[in-house]
Amino acid sequence: MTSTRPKLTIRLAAPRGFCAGVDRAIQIVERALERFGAPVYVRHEIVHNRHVVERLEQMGAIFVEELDECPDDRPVVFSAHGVPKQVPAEAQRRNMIYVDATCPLVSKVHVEAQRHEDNGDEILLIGHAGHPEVIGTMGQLPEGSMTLIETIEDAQAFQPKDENRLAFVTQTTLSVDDTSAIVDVLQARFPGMKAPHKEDICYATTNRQAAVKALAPHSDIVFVIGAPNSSNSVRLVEVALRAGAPRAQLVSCAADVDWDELGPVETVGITAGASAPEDLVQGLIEAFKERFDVTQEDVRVTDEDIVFKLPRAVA
Ligand code: 0CN
Ligand code: SF4
Repeated sequence: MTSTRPKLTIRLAAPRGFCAGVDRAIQIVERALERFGAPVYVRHEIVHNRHVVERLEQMGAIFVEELDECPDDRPVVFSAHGVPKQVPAEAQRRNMIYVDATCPLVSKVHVEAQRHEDNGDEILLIGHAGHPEVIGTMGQLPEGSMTLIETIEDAQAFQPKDENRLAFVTQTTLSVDDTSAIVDVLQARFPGMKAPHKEDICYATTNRQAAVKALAPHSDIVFVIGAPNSSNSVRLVEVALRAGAPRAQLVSCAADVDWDELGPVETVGITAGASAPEDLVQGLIEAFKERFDVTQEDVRVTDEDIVFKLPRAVA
């Protein structure tokens, strides 16, 4: 039987999907449920993905936004994005059992910020206002210690107290290119500004952006599986468009695809944010296979082998 379905090439980005920090954070909730029984409270979505959250809810996790929504006598897990210092301090004061699922690469930025503060440097944080990671990083230091820089305009307008005592840190999930443009402006104005030893934008963010860049120019449309509140996923859509994809769309899963809107396509790029499970990627590929005669290609830019240890409380 010959297929009457139109031919389609799917170009699949690699690396894509879960990073080591997300993997660890989800395991922490699963292990906490095993060790302490249900319910286990989780402060904020453990990672920014409804499918992940709903699966853990079914296992007995209860998601809340603030610690004051948790009872004293149940364990609480802090999300991968990090928390202001007063959150563990308050949990301790209330004698709660808490497990911190902050990604070690976010914690590393917290440590850097503290080090700059201890050196007496004024600190800039490049990031997006209101994002939980930005709230958590700013919350490592007393209010007013850090200035948030969101745009090139902010970088141009910033007035330091002393330009020889200036340092910057960044959110881990930013656009590599936008951030380097902001850093260029700051470094041109303040050549003595201290930079992170090694990039604060994490390996997973960097690699997923590189992979989507590689497939974007040859795709009629790029689908990014991820959530609207997932910073790293939203960045992948922007990077795909900027790298030459005529269209790029964030979808939470195959059910979000508007097949009537798709129009004639020959090549589709697919990737997934660091918090998006691989089964959603496979579900999207299956949905294409129902409608097209699909050939699949991997576009791999690098391999990842990073694994983070679990905290002792759940190891
Ligand atoms: O989508 P995430 O939960 O978070 P953001 O990209 O919005 O920061 O992915 C995990 C990343 C972290 C921390
Ligand atoms: Fe950690 Fe980066 Fe993953 Fe965030 S995206 S959890 S910083 S590895």
